[in-house]
Amino acid sequence: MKFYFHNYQPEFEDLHTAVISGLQQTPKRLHPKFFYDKEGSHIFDQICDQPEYYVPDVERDICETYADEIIACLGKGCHIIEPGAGSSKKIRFLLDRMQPAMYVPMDISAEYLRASAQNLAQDYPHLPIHAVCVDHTKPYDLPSEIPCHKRVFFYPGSSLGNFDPGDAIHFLRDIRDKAGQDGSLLIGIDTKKPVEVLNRAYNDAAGVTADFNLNLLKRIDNELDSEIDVAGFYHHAFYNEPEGRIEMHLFSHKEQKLRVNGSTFTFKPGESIHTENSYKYTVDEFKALAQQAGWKSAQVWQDTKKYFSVHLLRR
Ligand code: AVJ
Repeated sequence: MKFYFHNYQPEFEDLHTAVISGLQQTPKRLHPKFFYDKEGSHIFDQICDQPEYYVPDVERDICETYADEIIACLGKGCHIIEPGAGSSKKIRFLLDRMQPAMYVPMDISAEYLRASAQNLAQDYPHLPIHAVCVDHTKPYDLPSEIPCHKRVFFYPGSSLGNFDPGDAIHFLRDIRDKAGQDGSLLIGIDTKKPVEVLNRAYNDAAGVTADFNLNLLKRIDNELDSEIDVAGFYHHAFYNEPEGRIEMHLFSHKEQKLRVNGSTFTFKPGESIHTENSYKYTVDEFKALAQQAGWKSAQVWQDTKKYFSVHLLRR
């Protein structure tokens, strides 16, 4: 096995600082990257199995339908870099059909990344894998072992939707710089669609998305010195049409106080913590965004309902 693990130790960063400053704001908010502790990463995988959450299924359909075309565009011997790789499941459609020279999964959750990447290494024993534990929303350098040519960034699942459009441009520009002269980006972007479909996808009947959202409070309660009545909050997500995004919130059932490391935060009944945005883009909107980040659109693939899009960008 050619397996290497680079730990930049992002977790020790700032859960405490982020929670305090996020809850001091009006409206109160927490960054969605904190969803992904080990438990949260597992619950996210369960979200992906919910029938209402169409994103992974539709993206997989597109990738399988157009696999030959996608692979022909990427070319041989590339170095695939995947920010926020999570379970590293989505990359398998490429690994099964082409032989890249290297795979670089990056994730914020060390334990989860190590397990997923090792699992992958067993199934693809000849593939050099460099797992990088890093918070890719912060500045970082790739390990020097990764060659600077034929870099293909892979950013599936509409993860870009978590960034506000301005931050998304910065993120895309940073990837463009890291990709190098002959670099490219294969990225999955969720599209605008009927509001009922969107609202159902983020309020699944089995309540898995609710567990995912509430796990953030459990995590804070476990990891920080705090007093939080998790049952005093409930999950609700809705599409904000003018902003073109799904918003996830944790609403307070009642008037209550929440304590974290000696700071107290007061909630009115119905007041919320805004925990996530998930922006949706039409194909043209995303092309324009990518262009502002210095990328050129090479190809776009979609499903027949046009629920999702997979873009190939080049420099
Ligand atoms: C991982 C950010 C793409 O926004 O659809 C899914 C996260 N949150 N259900 C998304 C998520 C609730 C997901 N992303």
